[in-house]
Amino acid sequence: MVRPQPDLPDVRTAQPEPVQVVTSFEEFRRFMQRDTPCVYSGSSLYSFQDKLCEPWLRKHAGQSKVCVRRSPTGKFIDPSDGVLNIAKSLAETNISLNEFLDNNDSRMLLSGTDTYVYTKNAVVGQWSELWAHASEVIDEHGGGRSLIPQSALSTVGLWLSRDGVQSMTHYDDSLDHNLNFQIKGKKEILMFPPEDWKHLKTFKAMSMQPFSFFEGIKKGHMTSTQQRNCQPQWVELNEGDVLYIPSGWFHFVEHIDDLNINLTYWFKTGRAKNELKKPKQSLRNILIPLKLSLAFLLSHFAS
Ligand SMILES: O=C(O)CCC(=O)C(=O)O
Ligand SMILES: [Fe+2]
Repeated sequence: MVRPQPDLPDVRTAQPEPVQVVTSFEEFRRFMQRDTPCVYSGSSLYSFQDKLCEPWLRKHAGQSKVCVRRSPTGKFIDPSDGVLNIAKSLAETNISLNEFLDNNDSRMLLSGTDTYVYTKNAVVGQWSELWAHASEVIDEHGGGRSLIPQSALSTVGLWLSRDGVQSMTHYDDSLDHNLNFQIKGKKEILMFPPEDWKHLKTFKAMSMQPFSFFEGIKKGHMTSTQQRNCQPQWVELNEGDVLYIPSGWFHFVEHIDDLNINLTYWFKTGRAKNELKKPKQSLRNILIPLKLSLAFLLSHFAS
């Protein structure tokens, strides 16, 4: 007797494509010129990649003021979390860099979108010793291995985190290109091209998909049509690696090691805004941004 087949859920198992890895500086530059994501993985290009460890930061910038956030879930911020957890994750506290390092609190994030080393065409004074090394990426300061003209540089952000932190999928709102240096620790990053906005429930520059949507894609266990229609690329960013994220590309970032230190350089593409592939908005459920707005209001009481 032929038994009827049960209705199987439409689950596709496929691992995301890897981001292209290059081992030569010249090749990395060529990928950047073609606006194609890639990772440089090779010997250090700049002195700060070797210098910027916890003892160096304590000694040369320990008193610097930083803005930190702590999430009860480690998620910054998952739209499917409860409103109170989102509010707590949004709350800011100002402390010194040494206090952050002493705290040793997993689920705490010092974000490069709050802590600028360089902004508005100037170095932020408290980071001048760090900038003496970090400026090597800039044509006017570096040797033969610089990557960005000073006139194109928008912002440089410093990131520090403990293990277990995840940050929400977004594209960088400025539509700048992004060079992300993994100086210490490890991160895992899932990236999506700008045209994937259709499947990501975009609201402003963020995806309102729950974090489980991206965890499913990473595991290659995709239960929804939206997951299957995306074109993800995945990369494990190890100490010394540099990731190039072209303008408009979405990124979902997981912080893996006990201490993760990154510098992000955001720089202008040199193209007019109307020539850039700006992702559009695809969210159809107004309740999600309302929940985030309420959490944002509550966050002022949670800090
Ligand atoms: O490291 C992270 O959590 C996010 C990094 C990021 O969004 C960026 O460099 O633009
Ligand atoms: Fe970003």
